[in-house]
Amino acid sequence: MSNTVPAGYTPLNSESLPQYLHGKLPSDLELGGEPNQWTVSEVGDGNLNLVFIVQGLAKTIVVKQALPYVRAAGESWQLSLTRAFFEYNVLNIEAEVAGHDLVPQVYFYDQDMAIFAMEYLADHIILRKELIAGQTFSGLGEDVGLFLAKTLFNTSDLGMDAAEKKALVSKFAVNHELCKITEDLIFTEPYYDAERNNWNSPELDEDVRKVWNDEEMIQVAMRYKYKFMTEAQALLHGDLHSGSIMVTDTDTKVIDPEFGFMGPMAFDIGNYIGNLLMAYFSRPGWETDEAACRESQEYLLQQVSVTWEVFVSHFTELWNEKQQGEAYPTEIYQNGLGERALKAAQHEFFTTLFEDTLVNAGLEMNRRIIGFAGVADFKQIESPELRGECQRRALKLARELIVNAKNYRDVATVAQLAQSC
Ligand code: SR1
Ligand code: MG
Repeated sequence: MSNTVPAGYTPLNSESLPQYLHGKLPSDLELGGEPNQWTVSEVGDGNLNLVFIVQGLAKTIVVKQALPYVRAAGESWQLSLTRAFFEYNVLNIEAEVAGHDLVPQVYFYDQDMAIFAMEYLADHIILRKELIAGQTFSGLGEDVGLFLAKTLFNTSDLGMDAAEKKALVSKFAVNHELCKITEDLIFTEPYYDAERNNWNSPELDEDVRKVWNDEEMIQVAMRYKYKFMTEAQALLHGDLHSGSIMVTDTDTKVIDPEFGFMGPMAFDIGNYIGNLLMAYFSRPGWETDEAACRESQEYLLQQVSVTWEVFVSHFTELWNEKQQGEAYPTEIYQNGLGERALKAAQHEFFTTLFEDTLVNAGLEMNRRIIGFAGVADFKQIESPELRGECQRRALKLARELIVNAKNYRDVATVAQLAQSC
């Protein structure tokens, strides 16, 4: 692992940030007032970086700085600073293909300091916190489905020029350290007695041991690890969980794509759906009223359906209207074999993608329950017994999705399966 810290790099804090920004902010980004009048608070609660909100007299921005190590683990887990470069660049590309309705604006990037500034989303709250609180958002599934369709289609060989796509592969191949985190934490460590694993013990001890002995499931996990490492299908967000999405009643923004790289589309979709399903299984830990619990669970399953359906319908539209992209070329389909053949090709594409999505959803659930990086939906349920019950049901679904994904052909059957767990 390379962990060279550039000579000009220093981690900033609330005191040092205003002076740094004063000399760095682009001239068209006026915060208003003098640096000593700006209010700065460090609000990062993710696993990796420092995140500051800087409030000037006229404008507020968010500033994100990478640390040369994993924040959640401390300095013993070194990590290079290049992730700021990838996050800044993915945000720009996502904004280009999905628009600023779904992706925040970025203002500047400073390579030496591994820092960038972006739009402050004054009214938005992290989706995970809201789902835990039992909140619902009417446009969420539509927005995330659209985000997935636009980002994945337009950065794949279906929707972009082949040479440009290969340039993306090469640019993001350098994000190998963050890929390695995913490869280890999602695809490998939950499947053996790895030191960093961190489950609800002793409640889940027996369940976790079963996972380590489950050859059938582990073989699928290893197959999907290989796919993750080798299938450069589209530019992924790379960490699309409910902590990477900010919402209001009427708006959704996707943030935090520092794990971005060219990988299999099903990884992003599966990650998000896996997190919705974990929210679903965690509900009894948060909602004691049975009817309210059921209602919020129904909402979460409905989100799984809407996200997938909007994704498919928008992706299909983009595909039907495509002007470039050498995979499934227009010469063969639009002008050659015709509509029936195009529909058949699309059907086959989405059938495979759905199966891969379910497997990735199951793998994300397993790792959040067994591995290093748990999720608040479960972790913050106070009673370890109740937490264990919720997690056990989630593990049951995860296994079924991983081992028998082929048996589930549509979102309705997945919803039924979740209910039966
Ligand atoms: C060491 S980073 C652990 C996890 O946090 C990030 O948000 C990713 O999900 C990663 O797997
Ligand atoms: Mg993150």
